[in-house]
Amino acid sequence: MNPMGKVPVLETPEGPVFESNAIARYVSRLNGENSLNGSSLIEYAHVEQWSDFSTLEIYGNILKWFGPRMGFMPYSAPGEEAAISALKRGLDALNTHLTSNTYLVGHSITLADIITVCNLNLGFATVMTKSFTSAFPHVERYFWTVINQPNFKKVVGDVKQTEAVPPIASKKAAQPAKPKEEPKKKAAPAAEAPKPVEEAEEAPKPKAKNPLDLLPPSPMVLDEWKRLYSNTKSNFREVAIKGFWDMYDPRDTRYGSVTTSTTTRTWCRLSRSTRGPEIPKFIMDEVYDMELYEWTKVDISDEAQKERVSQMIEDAEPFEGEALLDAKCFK
Ligand SMILES: N[C@@H](CCC(=O)N[C@@H](CS)C(=O)NCC(=O)O)C(=O)O
Repeated sequence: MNPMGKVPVLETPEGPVFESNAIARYVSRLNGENSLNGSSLIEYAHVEQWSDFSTLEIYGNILKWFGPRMGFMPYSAPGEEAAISALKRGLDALNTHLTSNTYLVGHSITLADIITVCNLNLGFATVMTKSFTSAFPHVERYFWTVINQPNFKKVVGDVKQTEAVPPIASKKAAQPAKPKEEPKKKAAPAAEAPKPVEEAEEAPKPKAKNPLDLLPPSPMVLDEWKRLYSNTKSNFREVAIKGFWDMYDPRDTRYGSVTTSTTTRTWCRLSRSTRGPEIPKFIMDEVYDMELYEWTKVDISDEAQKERVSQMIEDAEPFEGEALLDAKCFK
């Protein structure tokens, strides 16, 4: 439904629509003309203008700050600095506009406010601490006013501003590629070479032992299972699902279901990193949205629960009476 296999996707009677903003624009017009898109051509243009602005100048830069810290993208100190500086420039422009405007366009909430506040929400919840946002007081006032509107609250729930910028999840991606070893020359002591930013900032620390390495080997080799999953074209239940349970190690907790875009991302990280009967504390600490979900351990000695997992793996539809929106096997 999405050519890149991403979410969200909206299913309409005329076919699917992907890209969040396209979905928002479509939904805003579902009930015919309304004030969400402004009340004149120029207001409509301004709604579009602020929607694009907040997605590209605000959300895009929040993502470039937050994503690498969470390990979704490679981290580099100069990259983060550039993202923060571009974000500040965007917030500054937004702050100036909001100095004399309650909402972005006209005198009531439009689609531009819905999109912008949802974009800001990612920042407020993850990287934009109070000491960061206090430089943009009109953005703060605007964000808290709109996000606390009953219709927002119904969807987004209670929002709390992050108290700290999350630590960098993994520095692996930040390491510059090692140059090929040159033949050793008896050289004079090396001249003061400029250190890469990362090194200059922090002294190298001994690599901590991964606590998962201490666990006994598992019969579940995830790559093997994924190959089986992908290559099984018929008798899926007898081949792929059976293969799963044959390999399955009850001491592991790394297989599960996904329901929303956020859990998709969470699970993607989990499936790479978890071993053992409990979700390890460091996963709970590192994956920022784990605590937003209720994690229930499946008891596979209960046939009904085991069957439910089998049905999830084979994308059974309807699932528990509901149509399936999307299902993925991360490879
Ligand atoms: N520009 C797209 C971005 C969609 C996107 O990146 N979705 C993420 C989840 S928030 C996703 O599906 N990631 C899984 C993947 O990259 O395969 C939009 O706004 O809809």
